[in-house]
Amino acid sequence: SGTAAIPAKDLFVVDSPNVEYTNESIKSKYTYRTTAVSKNADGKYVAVPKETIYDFKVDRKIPKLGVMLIGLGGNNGTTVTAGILANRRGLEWETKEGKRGANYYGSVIMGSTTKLGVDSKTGEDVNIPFHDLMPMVHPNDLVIGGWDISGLNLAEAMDRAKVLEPTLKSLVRKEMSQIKPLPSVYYPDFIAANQEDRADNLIPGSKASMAHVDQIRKDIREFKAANGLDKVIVQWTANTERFAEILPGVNDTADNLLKAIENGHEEVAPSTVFAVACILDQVPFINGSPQNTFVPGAIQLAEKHNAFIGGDDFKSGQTKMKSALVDFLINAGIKLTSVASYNHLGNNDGKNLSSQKQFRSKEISKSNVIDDMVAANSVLYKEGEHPDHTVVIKYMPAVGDDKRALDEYYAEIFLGGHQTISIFNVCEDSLLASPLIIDLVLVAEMMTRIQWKAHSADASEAKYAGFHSVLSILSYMLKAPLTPPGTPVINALAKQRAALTNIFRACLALEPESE
Ligand code: NAI
Ligand code: DG6
Repeated sequence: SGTAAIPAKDLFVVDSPNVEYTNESIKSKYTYRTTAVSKNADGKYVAVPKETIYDFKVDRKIPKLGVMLIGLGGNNGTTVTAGILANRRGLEWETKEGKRGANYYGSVIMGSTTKLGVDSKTGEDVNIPFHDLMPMVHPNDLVIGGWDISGLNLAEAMDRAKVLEPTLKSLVRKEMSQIKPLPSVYYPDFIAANQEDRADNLIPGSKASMAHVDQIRKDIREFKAANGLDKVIVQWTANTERFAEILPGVNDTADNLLKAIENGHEEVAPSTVFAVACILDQVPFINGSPQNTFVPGAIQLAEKHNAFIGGDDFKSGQTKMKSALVDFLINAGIKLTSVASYNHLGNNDGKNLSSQKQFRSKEISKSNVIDDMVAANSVLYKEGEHPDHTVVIKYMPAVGDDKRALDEYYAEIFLGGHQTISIFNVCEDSLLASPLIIDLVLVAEMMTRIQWKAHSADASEAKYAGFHSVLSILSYMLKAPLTPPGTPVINALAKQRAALTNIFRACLALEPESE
């Protein structure tokens, strides 16, 4: 291993014969240890320890990165943009509670630490900022742009959002006013009719077309060139759309989807048109809303083009609590029997979700989050048994972006007793979602610089390949994680975080922390 090549800014170096540093890359040889289980003739499980050796290669050059948000003028779009400007300039502002300063709280990458190992002298854990585990982009360096069907500049749009303190807004107003969203595609049937009055910044045409795909590709290329960027990541944080119907011959295969766009088929959503445009240019595309943007044809197209996609639906407040709490209850042997989740909120997201078809998309993504934890416990739940689970969302303009989420978890305990946990969670919605938008960008970008291959004596560079197109590593930030076709979905929050940490550790030939 060549430790001399480590830049001074790096916090640590791995000293192992399995790791090789050069100025350009970090190469590791990693032994992945699992347990293969099968059933024998008597129907008994047989567990066999298994080892597979992989080679990883991480490109160390941190790119100049651009982020293009679809829905830039919305609550999330304006909040994340102002937040990054505030952090970049190290701003402080007065509030009624005293001075507050820019930070990245709520970002797992920027706000949390991870255990590197154990101090060889004291035996104590050594924890480092998560961001320092890998050579990652810093969010202060992101260049932000994007599209919105509403043409307000971002200063006016952040006023409309009613999220940020006036004192903070005054400090970023000038820069925000210089950012104006690009015109976007608007197919009225996909979002609520109550959104029509803000649709004044449109690319002509009210159904899918190749002209729309081409315009989006052009927008991305121009944004990249104008800002001297190495890479761009695109993220959907626009209104929740209704589900698209899955129709054979229309959106079931990559070729059919492209044909359907060419023919202006009415079942192709704006978000899918954006996804297709990105996939064709290998620009990573992440869906932060619940709709089925990634119809089977879109996933197949991504696989064909080796393009990265990720989704669906940011997991910010109520659902993040749920995916931690249900994991805890069921793993504690407590039989959860019902979850009732009510929300009321008064922002534009709530207004859009007051329409039944858009609510249905959200209901689906919020409802599936406990399935894997229930299915994993055959002691508490018989085959097919499931706790009752209901999700209600109501639009209540007065509370604005300060969503109220009320949850009751009802469980059966020892000898027929009951435990009831009631949670009243005020989720300042966009302030919780914005750090997730940043995490999704940073992790997705990092994944574009990691390659792997099955280890062999042949050290040929040509054998390295990227990860699968569907970035399930993003699951921690998402309510309804998209996974490669045929692979299981994991919602349990602790497992999702472990996956994120352990893939990064594997790239450095470090074992998972077994505790
Ligand atoms: P918002 O309604 O304030 O912003 C959405 C923006 O998208 C609006 O400015 C709208 O004009 C724009 N838009 C609609 N259709 C568009 C299109 N075809 N092209 C370009 N722009 C378009 O909503 P908010 O609060 O920013 O949330 C955005 C999305 O993120 C929603 O779908 C929401 O359900 C989802 N989400 C939000 C979370 C949160 O905590 N804030 C968490 C999980 C998901
Ligand atoms: C009400 O549930 C509106 C939604 O858009 C949520 O605010 C958003 O999906 C966040 O949901 P959660 O469950 O992660 O707090």
